[in-house]
Amino acid sequence: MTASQPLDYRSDTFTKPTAAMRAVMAEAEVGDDVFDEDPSIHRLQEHVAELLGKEAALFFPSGSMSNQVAIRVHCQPGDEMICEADCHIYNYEQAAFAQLSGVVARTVQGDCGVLEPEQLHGLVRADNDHLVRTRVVTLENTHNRGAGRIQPYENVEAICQWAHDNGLIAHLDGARLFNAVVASGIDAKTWADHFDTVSVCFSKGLGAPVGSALAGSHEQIASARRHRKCFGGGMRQAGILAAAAQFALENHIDRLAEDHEHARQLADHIEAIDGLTLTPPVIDTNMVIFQVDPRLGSAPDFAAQLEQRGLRMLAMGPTSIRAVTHLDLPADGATLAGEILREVAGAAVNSAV
Ligand code: TLP
Repeated sequence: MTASQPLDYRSDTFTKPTAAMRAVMAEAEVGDDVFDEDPSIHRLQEHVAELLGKEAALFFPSGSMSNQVAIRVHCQPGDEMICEADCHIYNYEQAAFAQLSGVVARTVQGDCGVLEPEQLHGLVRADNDHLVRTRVVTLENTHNRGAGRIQPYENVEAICQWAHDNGLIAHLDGARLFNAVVASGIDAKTWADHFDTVSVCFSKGLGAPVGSALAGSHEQIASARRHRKCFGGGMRQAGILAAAAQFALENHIDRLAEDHEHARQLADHIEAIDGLTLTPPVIDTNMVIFQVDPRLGSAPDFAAQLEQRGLRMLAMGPTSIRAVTHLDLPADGATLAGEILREVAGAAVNSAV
């Protein structure tokens, strides 16, 4: 079968603004944000600060920029950041921490993005002129390459406590923090409380076209504002984008539960198909990662076969494929996707024998 309209599971970043969101954008009051005069951006920043229990927040054009400015705020050139080896900041942001902030990364391999507190013990460098200065620890919740894994709350608590006990700063890449909030029942403030700074994204499962925010203390956010301009992220009448983000926060958080259910349904289909294996087998939020047995061909070839039938998923490597659920997918998406996956896998097995 072929889907009548493309089913795009490549990422939750592919969502398009809804008619209601566009209406709010069209009406948004705007001003020059470099001059700090955009009322819609002020409203959003206050809302985010309140949601995350921080003194202040700053609107950014992207999650990558809010993460990287946070690192710039916390570090000087020659400092070291400790992060999980599969995290987005390390893998998918062009090592901007090195390019733009002169920071080196010390990676620690987690299990689906989850670090155990003991793995970090002993990693803080001594105060010695030979050594880099260990300065910041970053975590990611939910974890992208960990297939949307939610960080165990007690690990977050212990790791941030350890960081603070050792004079380090803790930053959270919370691009999908609201997925963790909805799935865990632990509110955003409670998660954020352990971190000095937290970035969140509006352009993933929340469905806004653009944007992220960084929250922290007044002092950190004033510094972030200065670095944002230096990184080229000063925006002008971006209130139309902030209005979309505000709408997303007000209307699209609770519905993330539907995306999580959709991901579980999709995973059930995948699990039942010979030659496809879920890694990990547990679905925490809106992502599903699976391995394609080499007898079915490579993951890029398999994804190309799916694409021909109108099903888009992302090959992440020679054997692995990622599917992300979101608000633009139809309610029967998992059933349709399951049928296409079964057909493509079946055809590949038959041509292999
Ligand atoms: N993730 C994108 C790609 O960059 C891989 C995706 O499709 O999942 N933190 C996390 C955990 C992310 O997943 C992403 C985007 C970002 C930060 C960066 O956000 P943007 O794309 O706004 O710079």
